Amino acid sequence: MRVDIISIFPEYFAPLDVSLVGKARERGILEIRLHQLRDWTRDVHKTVDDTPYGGGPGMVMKPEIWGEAIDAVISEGRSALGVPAGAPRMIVPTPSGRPFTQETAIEYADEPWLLFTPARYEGIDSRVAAEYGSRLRVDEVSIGDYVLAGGEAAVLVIVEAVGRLLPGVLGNARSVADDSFAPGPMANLLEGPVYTKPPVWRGHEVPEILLSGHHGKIARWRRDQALRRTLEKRPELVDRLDPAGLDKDDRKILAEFGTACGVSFRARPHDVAN
Ligand code: 6GU
Repeated sequence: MRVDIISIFPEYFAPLDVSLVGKARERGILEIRLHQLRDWTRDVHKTVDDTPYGGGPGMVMKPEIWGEAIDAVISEGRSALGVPAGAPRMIVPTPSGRPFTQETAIEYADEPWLLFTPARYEGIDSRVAAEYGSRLRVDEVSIGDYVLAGGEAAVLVIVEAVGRLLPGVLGNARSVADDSFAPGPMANLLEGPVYTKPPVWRGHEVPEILLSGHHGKIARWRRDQALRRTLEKRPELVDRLDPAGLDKDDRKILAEFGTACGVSFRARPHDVAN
């Protein structure tokens, strides 16, 4: 996968040299190219922003600079990738975008080429998204309901979430399948507690079942823990569980909490009786 990032703070992306993403780059699974937006300015002050039309606080990033930068990065990428008519998926981080989720990460992991345009100030002149929206797929994406000082940190988050999904990046492919938000039997369940040696630490014991070697019972226990944790910490996720994927034991646990958090999956009377 090729990733281009255009920003006024390319140095912000130093963490992409480290750890999992850094290794993916070393191995050639991921190619990340950083670009300084100010390289496309023409004035001595390298101005990238201006006052907003209609008034109001803050500054807005100028469309011409972004347009030139994006055009140049796209033609450079086309040559490097050998795809004369190819186009990246363009991702514009903004608190007013659609929520970035595991589903979005999975979708992006299938793309050969991503282009990120993180902004500072009050954001980029809206005509930039409109212009490129007619030529490429452009996604305005938010990483959560809070406001950052700029989109750079959001890009780090998205690149890490996508990078770990690329084939060959994680040692153990199963850890992707078990992700809390991945599709499958554990979809929309938070992962439960995990333990390693020693069996007793400062008087805290590892749950006995995990030492039993009984794989079936361990899997059931883990699922129970995942359900309980989800009910406690993210009750709204329970409404997204697929009813067809719930067995008798699941329903029993949901019923225990049912009245407390108003979940939609009530146990049928015979489930509780059993
Ligand atoms: Cl993508 N950008 C900024 N500036 N703030 C955010 C965000 C993005 N996602 C959540 N808050």
